[in-house]
Amino acid sequence: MKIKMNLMLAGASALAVGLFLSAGCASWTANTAGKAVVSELTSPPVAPAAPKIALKLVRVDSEETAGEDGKGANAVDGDPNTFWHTQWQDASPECPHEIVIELTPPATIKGFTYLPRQDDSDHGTIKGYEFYVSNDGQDFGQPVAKGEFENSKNLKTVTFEPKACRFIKLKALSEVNGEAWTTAAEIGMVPQ
Ligand SMILES: [Ca+2]
Repeated sequence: MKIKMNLMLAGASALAVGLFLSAGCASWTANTAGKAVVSELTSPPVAPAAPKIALKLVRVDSEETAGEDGKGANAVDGDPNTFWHTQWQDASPECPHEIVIELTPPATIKGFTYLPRQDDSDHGTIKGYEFYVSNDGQDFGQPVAKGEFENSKNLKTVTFEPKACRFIKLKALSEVNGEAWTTAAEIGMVPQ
């Protein structure tokens, strides 16, 4: 018994609890198990929690700010009810449209998310897309992902080989109804 107790205090608590339970020492084990739990709670964490990655708008090629609040920053404000809308009053520039977002701190990501506008309209919902990453916000190279989204208001998640980056860019190649606009309620990334 004493040898087993020493083993438990040395840190093999889970295994030792199992051994004692199976050996029929339930009451003695309960006290020792309680000590083990307290020890775990007061120990410093093995690794710090992953830092939260903030998303900040860098630029969009077009945004509507007169006819409605369709500014690009609405795509990264955390509110599904606000959205980025490319210009539609006075002019409707054609696709492609793009949005560049900065990650703070830079991170390794393995995907991105696209939440279409959540109101009654589907104007501007992206169909064809390309997604890029960059370290300087200027050179985005070749897309790390491209394809077509299904026409729905569901959250879309696209994954790819993990990439370390400071900037991401979503380029909308086309709209679900072939219209000129692009809209996005929220754009996010999937950390590795
Ligand atoms: Ca939003």
